[in-house]
Amino acid sequence: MKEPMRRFSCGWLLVGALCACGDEADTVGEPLPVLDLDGASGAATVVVESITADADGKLYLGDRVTGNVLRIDPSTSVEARVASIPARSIGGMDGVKADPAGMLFDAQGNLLIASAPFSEVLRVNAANLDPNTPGQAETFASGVAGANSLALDAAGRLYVSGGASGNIYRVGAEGGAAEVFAHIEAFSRAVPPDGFMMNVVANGLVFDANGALLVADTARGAIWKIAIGSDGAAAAPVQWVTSPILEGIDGLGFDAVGMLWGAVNEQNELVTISASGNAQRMFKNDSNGPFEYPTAIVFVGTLGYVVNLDRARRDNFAADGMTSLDGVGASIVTVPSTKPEPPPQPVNNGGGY
Ligand SMILES: [Ca+2]
Ligand SMILES: [Ca+2]
Ligand SMILES: [Ca+2]
Repeated sequence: MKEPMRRFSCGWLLVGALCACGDEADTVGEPLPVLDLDGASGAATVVVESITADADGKLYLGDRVTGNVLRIDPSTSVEARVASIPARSIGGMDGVKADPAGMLFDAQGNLLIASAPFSEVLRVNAANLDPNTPGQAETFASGVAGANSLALDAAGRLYVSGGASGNIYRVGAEGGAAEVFAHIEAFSRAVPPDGFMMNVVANGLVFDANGALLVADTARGAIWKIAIGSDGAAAAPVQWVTSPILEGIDGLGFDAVGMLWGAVNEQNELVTISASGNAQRMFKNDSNGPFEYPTAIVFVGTLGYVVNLDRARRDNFAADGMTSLDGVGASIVTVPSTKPEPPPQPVNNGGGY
């Protein structure tokens, strides 16, 4: 059995941006590290890229090391294994792991999980998410090379980002073979200081309030917007926002008041992007955390839960310049939702005379 939860103590270096003007975001507090998922920093005994929440606000993670699907009750920090993703034989290789990436619940409470090594989206049926008899993930959708992030539209159709392939795939509510729905042009960028070539152009996915699909372009440092016609066809992707502070943007999520957040992995940074496309750095820290190559964010009520993958890259290199040994490693950090717009001031009509 895994040892009980390791909670963080206080004493973290925090860098918070707290300003409000125009349509910029405002927060009401600071990020708070809440859960260290692995052992010693850099042990990487747990590796997670994505995080999602069920209708009760419980959190779900997919561990790349074990293939376990973990459920965490954020109110008690109780952690349970509720399903597993069996390794496979692929192309003559035994023991190929699923490397779970994006995770999402469908309207029926089934858990969908993107797997790039399998080029599939896997599904664990709601009834099989059970800590007493953990279920197994099964194939839901196929033909999704580079599968990374997931989004569902109002009709229950599933969208899958394809990482460096640039493809956005779509499959109907019944699953099966996916089709290419849209495509982001290839691009690569040398990431300082070691010149690692980043070529992931289709990463985080989320629908905006108008039903357009937003795509995080990690390589360009951009967010694309894809409008969807009434016939279900994609319009040509439009580069909606681009900024150096978005270089490394990975998971996307909307907060309680409709502000878009992005986890910017290589810069140990969280950003917000307003409806008018204004990108703003909200939190950023050095290699000691609390953000350590953050890759995904999900909001439950007024709290955002950020997961740290802790890869050794750019601002997450430890002081040794080679590893990610600074900080605590794989972990979850909470951030506060932005505040709603203040209500309009009551009009003084001068007393009615
Ligand atoms: Ca750790
Ligand atoms: Ca991702
Ligand atoms: Ca680290």
